[in-house]
Amino acid sequence: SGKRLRVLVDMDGVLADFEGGFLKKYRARYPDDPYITLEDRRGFWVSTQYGKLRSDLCEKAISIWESKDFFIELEPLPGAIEAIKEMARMDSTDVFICTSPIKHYKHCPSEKYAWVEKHLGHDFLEQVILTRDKTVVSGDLLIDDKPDILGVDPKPTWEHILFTACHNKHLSLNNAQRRLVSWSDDWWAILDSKRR
Ligand code: UMP
Repeated sequence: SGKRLRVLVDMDGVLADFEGGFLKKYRARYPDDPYITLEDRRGFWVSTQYGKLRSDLCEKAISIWESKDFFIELEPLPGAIEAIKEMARMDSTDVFICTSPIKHYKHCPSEKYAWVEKHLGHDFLEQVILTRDKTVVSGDLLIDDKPDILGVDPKPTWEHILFTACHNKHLSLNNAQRRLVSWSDDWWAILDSKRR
């Protein structure tokens, strides 16, 4: 068919190593406090799990990603930069980075743009969508590590592909839901399945 495929790719946990970056900076800033290894992470919200470990640790966790330079210094996940660049070069394919900034807006939104410029180049800024509600963005696919992506539209146009992360790898999926285990996994096949 002549139609183009629109792929929405999440940033934290899919392109950028939010969990690894968080743990490294949390341990450096709070060396005497307990922490949760990536192996023991459960649930999308880091702050919730830290709050259950000890109530004061919820705020301490939040202080890490609210700090200047947290988002810009995140490392790309293995294969992510190569994969999204290749995807963007494919015929009849439009790729957008669809990411939710935190509400502490002092650093996060600008650092997300700076990260894209640094790792993907200035022209890729054209592809950035910052939104707290991904259900209002239309697309064929949304590759995202958050298990439940909810918003005002109960019937988003995209199919959510769950990108495997430390916090979601133990979850069992609904019959129909598909995963991308990493950027070494067969993302071409997932895109192909939507072109027919
Ligand atoms: N985030 C929190 N609290 C947490 C974990 C993550 O506020 O415990 C933030 C970091 C990201 C955003 O900016 O949530 C996740 O955005 P998406 O990956 O859903 O786009």
